[in-house]
Amino acid sequence: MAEEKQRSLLLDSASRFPLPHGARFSYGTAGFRSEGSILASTVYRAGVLAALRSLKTGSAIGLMITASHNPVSDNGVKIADPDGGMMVQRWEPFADALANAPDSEHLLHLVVRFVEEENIPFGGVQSAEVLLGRDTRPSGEALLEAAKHGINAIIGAVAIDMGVLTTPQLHWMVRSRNKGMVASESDYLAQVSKSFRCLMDLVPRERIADSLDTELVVDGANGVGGDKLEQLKKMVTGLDISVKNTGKKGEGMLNESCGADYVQKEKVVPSGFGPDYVGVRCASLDGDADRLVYFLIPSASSKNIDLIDGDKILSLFAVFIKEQLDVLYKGSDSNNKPPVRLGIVQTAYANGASTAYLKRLGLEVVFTPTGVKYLHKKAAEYDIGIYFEANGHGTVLFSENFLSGLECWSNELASASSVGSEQHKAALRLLAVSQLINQAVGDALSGLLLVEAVLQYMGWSIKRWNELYQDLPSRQLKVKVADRNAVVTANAETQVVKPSGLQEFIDAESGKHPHGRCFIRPSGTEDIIRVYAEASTQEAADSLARSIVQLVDRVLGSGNSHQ
Ligand code: 16G
Ligand code: MG
Repeated sequence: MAEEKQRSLLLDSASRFPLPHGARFSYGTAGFRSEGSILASTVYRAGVLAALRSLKTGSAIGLMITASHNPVSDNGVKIADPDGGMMVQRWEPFADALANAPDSEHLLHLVVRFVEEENIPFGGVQSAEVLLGRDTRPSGEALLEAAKHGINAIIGAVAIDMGVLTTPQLHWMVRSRNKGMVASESDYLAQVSKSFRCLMDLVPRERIADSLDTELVVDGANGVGGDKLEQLKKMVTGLDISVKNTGKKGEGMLNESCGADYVQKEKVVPSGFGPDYVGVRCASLDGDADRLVYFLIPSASSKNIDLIDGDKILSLFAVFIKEQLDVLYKGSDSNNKPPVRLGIVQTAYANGASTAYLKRLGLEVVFTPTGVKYLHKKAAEYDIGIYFEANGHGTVLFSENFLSGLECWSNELASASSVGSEQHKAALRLLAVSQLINQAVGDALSGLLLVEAVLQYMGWSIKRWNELYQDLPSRQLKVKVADRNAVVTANAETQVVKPSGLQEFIDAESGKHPHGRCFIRPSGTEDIIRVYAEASTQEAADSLARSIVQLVDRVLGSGNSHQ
């Protein structure tokens, strides 16, 4: 009876969100993305999916409406799992099938079959909870309503609108709520600002004395991050932050000639940043504030910037954390000392100079395919896992085991004669980092505060930080192909398996240039093949990339390649 009621509820409500004619949706690397005006059925169905995922897991699930760094007319939707991470990959085929079901009958059929297979209590015996967030896109409001309809079409499911948020804020809320902790936006801001203050209080006095430049100018991509940073700014001291491209009237369009994606890919000064900012520490967020890069404008006449990308942020964090671990473990004979394995996770896009630098520090560096879901999973295998994509997605993960051990050890140090010792301070710093940096997903706002605290601790200017190593020149191109899935890769996208013969050609071409390295991969978000090349000179990197583009075009292409 209850199941009958559930079936007719779903049929009725689904028929109000018909699939647009000829549309095809794919969950992709980071959820569904498309033109915002055709996404209502997809977001409705994502609401159904999130409610089912909550029924299955018995935990709160997140649903975020955003298209990140893409143009303002685009939108998208992605699901956060109970731990605040990306939805488990096993459910992606169901997400695709649901999004493309031609009508409500098919949709119902898919749901009924799936709940049976997955043994999901269906028809109101269990409750479900979905936390909703959206970025500042104008299409977000209507899509939020579609998501609510999808959630309400599952009996027992409740939609909780958390408001306009950054993507990482929503992921953080899902994680906190499922851990039984406070999980509102003000709780997020309180935790982040408190742990930042704690880290700043632990900056050695002598380093404050020859005090660094506290001025920081942040490009908010005219997205949701700027406003949130304004709020955070009021809660922290010791920094002089000004936010540009806040998205307020007259300041420009979301992600247009600004934001982390633009700055990282184009390597030019973003809109709103004039000669006044030469030499000043600058940072860029993307439209939903899950990417962060820094940059420096070298001279008033320069259109180009010195980019400090995700690899360098990772390197800064790695140096700092390694230093704390070295202090903490040096000569320690405590029984409470937790074993620690520190791991660094990168993708093939990581600049070769960054990997060489990290290895020189004696760190373990591993690679995964592109996409946060892969890096995050790998980093979670370590006691401390630091992961970053060159494009600025990344965070530092601490295992529960290590953290509880560290807390015990820190308490022991506090109660013994070691209180206030360097060892004790190192433990407190690591604990503060684990509170500050988002444990659910990469987060530009908390990442930015960690960068700032570490620079203060090191006593480094942005110039000094940039000089950690010198990036190898690189070039990224893309090729339009008839079927991007014709390219199959292995070894974290560093090797082409299909079409055969391609890898041999890439190897031969790369071998012609000192430090030559090149790989190709099908994009997870666009219908193209991406080509990345690096070498010891820009000319060589360009020429290597071009020769591979020509080959890919010959073998697979539509004759249409560009940057
Ligand atoms: C998405 C991914 C990002 C990845 C990018 C690659 C998340 C949250 N975002 O933006 O990690 O670098 O896609 O795009 O996972 P591509 O496959 O088109 O090159
Ligand atoms: Mg983003």
